[in-house]
Amino acid sequence: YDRTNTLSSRQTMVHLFEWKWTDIANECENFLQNYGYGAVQISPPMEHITINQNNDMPWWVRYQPVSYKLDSRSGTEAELQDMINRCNKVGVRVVVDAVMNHMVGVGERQGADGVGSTANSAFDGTDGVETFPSVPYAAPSFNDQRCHRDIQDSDYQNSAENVRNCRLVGLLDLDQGNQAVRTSLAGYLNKLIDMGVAGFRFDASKHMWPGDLMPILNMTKNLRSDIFGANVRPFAVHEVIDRGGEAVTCGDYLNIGRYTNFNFGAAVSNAAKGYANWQSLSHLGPGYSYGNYEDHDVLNFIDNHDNQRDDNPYVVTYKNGDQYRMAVAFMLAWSYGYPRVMSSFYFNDHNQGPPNNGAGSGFATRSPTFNPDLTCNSDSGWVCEHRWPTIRQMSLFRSVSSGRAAAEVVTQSNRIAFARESAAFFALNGQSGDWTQTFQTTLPPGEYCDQYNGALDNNQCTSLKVSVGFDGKAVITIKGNQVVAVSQASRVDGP
Ligand code: QV4
Ligand code: CA
Repeated sequence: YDRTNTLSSRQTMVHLFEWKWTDIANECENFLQNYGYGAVQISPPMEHITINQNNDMPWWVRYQPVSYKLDSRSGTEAELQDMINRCNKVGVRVVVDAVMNHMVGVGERQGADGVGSTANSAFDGTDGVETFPSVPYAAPSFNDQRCHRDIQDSDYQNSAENVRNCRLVGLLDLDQGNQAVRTSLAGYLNKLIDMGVAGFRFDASKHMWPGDLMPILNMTKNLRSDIFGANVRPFAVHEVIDRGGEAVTCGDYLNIGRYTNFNFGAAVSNAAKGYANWQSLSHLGPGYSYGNYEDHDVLNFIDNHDNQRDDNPYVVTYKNGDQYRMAVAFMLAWSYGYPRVMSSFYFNDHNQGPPNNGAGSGFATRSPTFNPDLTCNSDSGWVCEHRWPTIRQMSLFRSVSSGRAAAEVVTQSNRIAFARESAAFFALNGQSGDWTQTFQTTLPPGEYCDQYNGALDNNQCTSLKVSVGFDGKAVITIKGNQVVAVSQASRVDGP
């Protein structure tokens, strides 16, 4: 389950958090396919609760399932199918955020205090009632007989049982050991597989038993052979937040797909913020620090939709500007794991929903709009980190580096440079003074355009040019707190 199922030359996943299906379809065709993006992680597509909180609809309603009907704030089933078709057609795969741990928060019920659901299915999450007829689930589908309370802070250190059987912030906890529940969940996954998705990001896997997830995964079909070829299993990445010291560990999940490696973003963010030395990241990979498993075990990212909302995020986010640009660039340049780029909307309050047209429209999500330079117009409310010039160029850098090991690693205090064997070269200077040196780039001789601060545009380089000699060497100056990145995708004089 750890195969990414992307085209081999497209190595980067982007999380289009809260985007509508119609907008994602356009994005695959108009942008993603041209910039090396191989897959999109989409917001949960199943029916969810609707609420009006302070004249807004929070983003997190998407994590309170009401049924597995494919009607959500992002669009209808027909729109989802059209999006999957159009993305696959241009070689961009769809990864679904699957919420299998729970249903709605205890006490939520259709029609109570303005609570509704996106397909108008009835549901009653009253404690002990717990009925979801559209699935159907009823009280015995839930874990109440094993644990009838919320997970407490101390449980995370002391009790894997409680972390997996009790309620995560009051969310009614499904019993994945129950055969009927397994059948419903696998049916949901199989429906999406039939529609052409490539795999799943499993929400809250930490709160489900690997021994239950494995049989559910084994009940899934192979992916569509007309899209993926014969006998291809779905991709799986498990959301397990494990930074050490807990009863549930990411190591518990290694045989059933990848896991979300929160230790990677922490390490890179520390360097970007100046709390750690970039030099040490030359060892970032298996065994670097707790939780960094093998290349095929990890999904790496800088920030995600949860930790970017923390009060003082331990990772850098779009709000950190240049530090963020540098962190994401390093992730995409470095040869470790399957990288995921976060694509956000602007927010001040952590509950704030995506850009929308207000109460009168049922808080209908707005579409992004675009500037002539291909970035998103901030007036539309979307950040679109994946379209930032540096990040989109680094996604291209990664696509041409695919399968190439890091080589010729050079480090100095707070500086790191490396090649991706005959495909690309990256140098990061975390000191304030210039760094000038002759580097072995491993690239074929020629002129290359820096992709960090510019790009090759109609064969015109808008930034620094790097001349690589017949011996693969180049004299390069990297300014203080800057990066130079060149690759086969930025070769000025063509191959
Ligand atoms: C409240 C109280 C509870 C009370 C409950 C019921 O806090 O004490 O028991 O009411 O009366 C929302 C509200 C939350 C509310 C809950 C239930 O924020 O206050 O509980 O609904 O009504 C997202 C948000 C949550 C949100 C949830 C469901 O982050 O705030 O809860 O969606 O809408 C751990 C986990 C990890 C998890 C992470 C956030 O190990 O798995 O916390 N990450 C994933 C997703 C995340 C999502 C969930 C899991 C849940 O990435 O976005 O939570 O699906 O680390
Ligand atoms: Ca659980």
